[in-house]
Amino acid sequence: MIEFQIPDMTCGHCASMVSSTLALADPDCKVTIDLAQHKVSVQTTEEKSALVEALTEAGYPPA
Ligand SMILES: [Cu+2]
Repeated sequence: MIEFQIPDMTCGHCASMVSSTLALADPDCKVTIDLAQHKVSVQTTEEKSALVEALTEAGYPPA
């Protein structure tokens, strides 16, 4: 389980962008988003660094 804090994720649209970005990086990942806390939990076999890179490229850099 990898957790990210994503300050720029502020609404439902951001949350769906974050979900689809993570799903592209790892199609088998399970994503749980706490929008109020700007927090994302990901169950994945992917490297954290790869997910950070994908999220940053999508415009949602983890803190
Ligand atoms: Cu938004």
